[in-house]
Amino acid sequence: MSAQADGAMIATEAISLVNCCLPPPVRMTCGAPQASLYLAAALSRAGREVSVYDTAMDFRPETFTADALYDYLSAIPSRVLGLSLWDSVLPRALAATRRLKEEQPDRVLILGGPSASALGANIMRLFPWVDCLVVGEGETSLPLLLSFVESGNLSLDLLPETVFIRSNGQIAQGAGKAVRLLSEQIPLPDYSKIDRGRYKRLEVVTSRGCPRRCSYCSVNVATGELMRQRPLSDLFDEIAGLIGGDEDCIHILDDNFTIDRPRLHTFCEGFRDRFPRNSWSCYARLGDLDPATTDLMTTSRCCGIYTGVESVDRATLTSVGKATPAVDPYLQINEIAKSMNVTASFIWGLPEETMDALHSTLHFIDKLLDIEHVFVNLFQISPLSGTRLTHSMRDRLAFNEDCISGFVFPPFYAPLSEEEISLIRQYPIIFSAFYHDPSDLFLKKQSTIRTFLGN
Ligand code: B12
Ligand code: SF4
Repeated sequence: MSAQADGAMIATEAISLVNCCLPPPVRMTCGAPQASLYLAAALSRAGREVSVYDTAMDFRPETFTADALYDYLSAIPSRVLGLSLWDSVLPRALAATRRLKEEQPDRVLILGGPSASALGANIMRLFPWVDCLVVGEGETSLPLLLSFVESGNLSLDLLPETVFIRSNGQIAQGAGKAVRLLSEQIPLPDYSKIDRGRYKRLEVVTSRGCPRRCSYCSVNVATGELMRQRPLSDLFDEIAGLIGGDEDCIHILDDNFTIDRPRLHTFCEGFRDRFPRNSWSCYARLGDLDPATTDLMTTSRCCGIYTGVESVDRATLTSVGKATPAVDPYLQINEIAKSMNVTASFIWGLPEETMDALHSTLHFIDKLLDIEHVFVNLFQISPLSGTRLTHSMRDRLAFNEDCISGFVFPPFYAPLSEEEISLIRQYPIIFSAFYHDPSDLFLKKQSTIRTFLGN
């Protein structure tokens, strides 16, 4: 810290935010690192110097190894690093940061993002080279944490309870109340921190939180069940800043963009008026899309939806807390695909899924693939960290490199190193996403899927 003329202290310790994301196979599909840009906006507002690094853009899938990540992190000049972590990258990031702290012990490592939020203090407890960790939204807590790190003598009451910090070999937790941002407090992401021209895919996030509780999903672990929707005026300003030409399409990343029908309708009308030549896409729940809504989305140039169907079996869906569709999903997808692309996503391997249920889903997928403009994703269930599903499977998780879900670790990535495998084996509950249910039923399903994909 240094003193200003008026006696106030200004922040001096710079921070580098690293979006620690597996690089996509095609760079064109890489969107800007949203979390880092939101955090950068909050940090700049708090007077912090902040830089953003993005492994998704700076690596190729086959070059992104723990050693390469170590080299990358060790070349970043600022002492303090804030890493955004997903389950997919957790073993790699922990292997790389262990080496980083061994070689450069004065580094300060702060972890955040979906995995850090789901695993919280367990990460601090098991991996002593991690200095600090933030659960959930970082806009409020990260500036406070940095001031804490910088001064070293502030009270824990000044840190929210969502912050963990290592101090004299002990793990201390903030003692202050954690407050989630209200809708209008969510800042505009600070795009000045990245080279915009490198990112060809334009993405925005319009809300936080999800009120639904699907047992396999970890969204509300990080952002909570209370949904907060950014004001549409802010959103349209952000979109206006992103759009460079008539061809540009805006991809809305919210899991639940269609949940609030009146807001969706207002968005459609606003988008059509303000960006009449551009298009957009979003994630959508089929149950939210009545014919009038689909029509309105089409006229406002929605060019595609991504929808999680997961299974066509009612009992399987009920077992994971997912509401079953009121309308036949085949008829609905068939109808929607007349005016836009539909990507339907399915999960196989849920514990309650029977062989009959799996066969019905595969039969359904076969039928869908005959419809024009319909695309299908089919993933093995991955027990993501901190989810209710993982908790229910905790006594029967098994690890085998041949059975890792392609959802978290597709086969085109640089293979797991021995160190990563050993970490995964040692801590099932941390690296649960790499595990599977070792039952005979699972193996039978796996063989059925291999035959299906082979066909
Ligand atoms: C966009 C997105 C992606 C993009 C990422 C693009 C990019 N360049 O970053 C792509 C398509 C690549 C992707 C891939 C995957 N994703 Co994804 N993705 C999302 C999605 C839809 C939005 C994420 C987002 O930008 N949110 C908005 C930002 C502002 O929120 P946030 O990331 O949570 O960040 C806040 C806090 O977490 C915290 N924070 C974040 N980073 C940091 C860092 C520090 C230092 C601090 C202090 C705080 C902090 O502060 C932020 C601001 O409040 C979410 C769902 C969701 N609604 O969040 C899923 C989600 C994050 N993805 C998920 C998963 C499982 C994956 C994959 C593993 C699997 C897959 N095939 O989709 C891969 C692996 C990616 C990887 N990193 O290696 C899970 C996370 C589970 C987990 N624990 O890992 C989510 C929650 C979806 C779900 N249904 O469960 N994903
Ligand atoms: S799967 Fe979608 S609807 Fe279900 S909890 Fe996750 S984000 Fe919400």
